[in-house]
Amino acid sequence: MSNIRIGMIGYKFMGKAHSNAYRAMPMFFPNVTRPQMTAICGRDAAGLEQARSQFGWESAETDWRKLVERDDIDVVDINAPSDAHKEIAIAAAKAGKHIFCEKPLALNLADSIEMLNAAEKAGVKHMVGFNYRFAPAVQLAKKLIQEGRLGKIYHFRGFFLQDWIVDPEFPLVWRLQKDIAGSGAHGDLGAHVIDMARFLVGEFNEVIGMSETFVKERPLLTATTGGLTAKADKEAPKGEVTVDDATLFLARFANGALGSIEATRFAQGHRCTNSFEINGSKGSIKFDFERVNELQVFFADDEGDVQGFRRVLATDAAHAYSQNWWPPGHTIGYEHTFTHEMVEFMNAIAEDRQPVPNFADGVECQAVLEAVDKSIEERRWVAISELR
Ligand code: SOE
Repeated sequence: MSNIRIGMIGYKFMGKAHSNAYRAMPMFFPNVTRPQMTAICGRDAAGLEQARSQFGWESAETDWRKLVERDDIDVVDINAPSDAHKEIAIAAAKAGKHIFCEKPLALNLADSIEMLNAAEKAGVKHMVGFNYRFAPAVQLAKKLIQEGRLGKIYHFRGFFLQDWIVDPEFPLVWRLQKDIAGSGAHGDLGAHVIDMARFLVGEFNEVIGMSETFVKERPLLTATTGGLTAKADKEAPKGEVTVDDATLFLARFANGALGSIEATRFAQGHRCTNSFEINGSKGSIKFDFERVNELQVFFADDEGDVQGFRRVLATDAAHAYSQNWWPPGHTIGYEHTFTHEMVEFMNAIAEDRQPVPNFADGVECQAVLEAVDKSIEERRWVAISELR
């Protein structure tokens, strides 16, 4: 197959991560159909041109509608803020383009279903950006569970902890506004944990949660940088924070396992602690993204005198994707998870099949997010089936 021509919308944090993935692929995954970095799109012409030349895109568009209509684009890669996902994805599907969309798929469940329907109707390939699935250590976790080496799964304990908004003077960036982001820690971080739980343990049956917005007003953003490292301007007028700072919930899975999930941006000292522990009848595993190359593994049938958690460094030929990078023990990082997800996307397009996770997974994740919100509002357990 000839190159797969990409048109990417958004050029900030995720735009950089995706661009890096496309660039790394021909060098480290030479057997995968090449992504061609055909066009990058954003509204600010100067910022866009800087990104275009820095990241290595061939051309630029300031209007996403023009990008979507271009004949020389096969894939629309959406990493604009969440409120833009639905309109762009539906237009891309109508134009017959394959779609990659960052998480959370949409602002709410109804929108995510519309996106899935549009993509299915158009018969295009679609993928959602749950990149943490593609850490080799997480792939190992999946393999151990699939092979039955942990036995029957009893517990999933997952948390995603960050601390970038603990300062009450941190400005009201888009991630703190419900109309743009959909939700706060819940949709931004909890979505990753929900996806991880679905990937490793299976479907959710019912949930009950609680959430809090610790800082209810923040200075409006005056600077042009509105990312995780935005600077406070104490003189700026304040605006209302309309999303959760932290959301925690309990869950029952369809296979009988019990889950607890926590997402917060108020955990001092935790910069990106995306972590889980799974306990089964034959063993346990533990993962912490800040040690992305490692999986802690415990097997109950080890001899008693050497029983204990062992650290498996998932960088050997036995581990997913590892052979494409460096010799064993030469570790990889955050950006590699995006390269792996794009490898999966390119392979799926070349082989004419749907990639995983796709928009259907995005919808399921959105249903769990919304069931938790409903449980908080109504102060009761909510079955996922109530929303679907
Ligand atoms: C910010 O909280 C953020 O960048 C999320 O938006 C990402 O999805 C997560 O991977 C890391 O943290």
